[in-house]
Amino acid sequence: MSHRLNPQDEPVLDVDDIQGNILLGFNKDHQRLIGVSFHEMPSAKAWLRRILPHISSTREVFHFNTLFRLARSRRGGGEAVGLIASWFNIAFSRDGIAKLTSAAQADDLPDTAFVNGLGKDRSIALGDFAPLPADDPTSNWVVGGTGRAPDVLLIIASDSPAQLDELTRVVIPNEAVDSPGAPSIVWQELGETRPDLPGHEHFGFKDGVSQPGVYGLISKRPRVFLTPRFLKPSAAGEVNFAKPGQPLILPGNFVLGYPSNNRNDGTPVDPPPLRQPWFRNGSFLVFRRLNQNVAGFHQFLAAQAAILAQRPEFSGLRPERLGAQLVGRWPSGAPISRVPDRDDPALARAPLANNDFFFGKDTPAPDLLPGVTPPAVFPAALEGANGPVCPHAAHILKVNPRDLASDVGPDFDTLTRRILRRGIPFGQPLKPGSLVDDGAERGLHFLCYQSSIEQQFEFLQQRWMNSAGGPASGGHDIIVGQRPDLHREAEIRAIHPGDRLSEKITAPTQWVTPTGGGYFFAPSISALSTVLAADSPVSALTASRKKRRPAARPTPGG
Ligand code: N7H
Repeated sequence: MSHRLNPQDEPVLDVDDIQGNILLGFNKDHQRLIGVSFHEMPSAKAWLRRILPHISSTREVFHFNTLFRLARSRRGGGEAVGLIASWFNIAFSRDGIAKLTSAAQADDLPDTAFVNGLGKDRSIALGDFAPLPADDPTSNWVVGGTGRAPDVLLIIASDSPAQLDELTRVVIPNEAVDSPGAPSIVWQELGETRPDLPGHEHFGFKDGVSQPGVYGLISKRPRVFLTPRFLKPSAAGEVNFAKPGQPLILPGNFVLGYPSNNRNDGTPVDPPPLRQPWFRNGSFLVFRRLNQNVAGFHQFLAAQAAILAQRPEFSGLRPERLGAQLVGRWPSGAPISRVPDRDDPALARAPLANNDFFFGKDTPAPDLLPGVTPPAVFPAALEGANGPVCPHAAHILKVNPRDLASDVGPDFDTLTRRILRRGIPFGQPLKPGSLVDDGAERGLHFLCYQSSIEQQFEFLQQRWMNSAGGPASGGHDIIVGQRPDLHREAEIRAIHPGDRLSEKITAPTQWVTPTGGGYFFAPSISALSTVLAADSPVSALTASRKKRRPAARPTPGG
């Protein structure tokens, strides 16, 4: 049986109700995160009612993105000058939800990680470092941590810094506009794309290249898919892809109330009943403020590459290539599985080619739908008999082993571990090429959406990135993996792929350090109006129960 859906069975998504950052992503160059705490609940609810109309829906983001793509393609891929959008979304911690409804309702949300919150216990479980075993790793966090989670996290994003400030002014609590006892801002920080290397994170690598596709329709007639399709359906029993390397995953893996994938064969699984109807169309949001020691990372690459280069099998090894082996992609985003020896920016820019690789087999030519222009010809990914090319410890393999069966199951299991990443760098970049720390703070506002923090984000961090044995043996993810003892080692491959020589290298320290974060729930827009911001949540709840529609139940097809 296949996990493919017949197009007529694809669920129609509640795109007016699901917040816009979840399934599509804002993808803006400027994004401000603001933590807010409640004081008096009537004014908190009045503030929420005031800002509710500004929350951006999936439909709004979808239409803008479509317009943006159209404009760019008419300009031959150039800038869509003048097309500017500003978006706003909101999420709540467990305590925030409890204050707006009741502790019982907050604890009904179907995720223990969210209900517990990202305090000492879960931070320790994530492998976060603390000087002494009894210490709380979150004690120095600048936002969140044990007992300090903001009630609300605001995400405001724009193409224009001026528009970002304007929208921020409109949605933040404001004593002049909101009633006395209004909520207050406890933390805020600007995330921005690097001015010197747009789209790249601080270590220098292109980010946001690989995202899963999501099954589901924006509208049934005409049939408009949330995730555009470029490939013919795969054979029965195989994972189905929207474009090469982008598997289609059922929306219930990211949003509550929709079918999700069975871990063993990918077939649709009905959504479990929700304890409160207003949970539908909501999603769990993980926020990790991750500091990056950029100079330290590049010092390590330079020193380690110089040591290895003295050995014949690694002769000529440059720091850039070692870095690419640890990430699985070159700085441009080109996958090393396709170009093991050198970076290839043209490959990185080709959306139908930059994800077109498997880890367990040679990648066949894509079976494109009629009318789709094939990408330029790039070297094929030969990870089969002559592989592996990409080390099993590379970050992108640790978090998405693709076709490889993992330590916990087949490739269908991996689909259920996927997350929707929405991160953006914060802080100014280190001077390019510098190996000297300038003392400035910089890092990544890591953000991701999923329907289970435990089975998705926490699983990836604990079970795969932090461990030497999962998803396939070959060492830790020494870039993003966390260990309380700081010990991480990775096997990297000798310079000639396929010669099966590998070498274990040990990270002398940690270059990514959590300095803040929290677990949040991004509710549906209707849950905000009928329950969370409503004066009387109990009567509103009854009303929303009456209106409740049954969840879409697709049948397996193909
Ligand atoms: Fe990662 N990096 O520069 O090394 N990440 N990541 N990440 N990450 C990815 O495909 C990075 C972090 C994922 O489907 C790329 O977008 C850094 C956490 C996933 O092929 C690069 C930090 C978690 C993918 C980086 C960081 C993940 C991914 C390649 C922290 C989750 C997609 C570009 C500072 C638990 C994999 C791309 C796929 C890709 C980097 C954090 C997960 C370059 C620096 C905490 C699922």
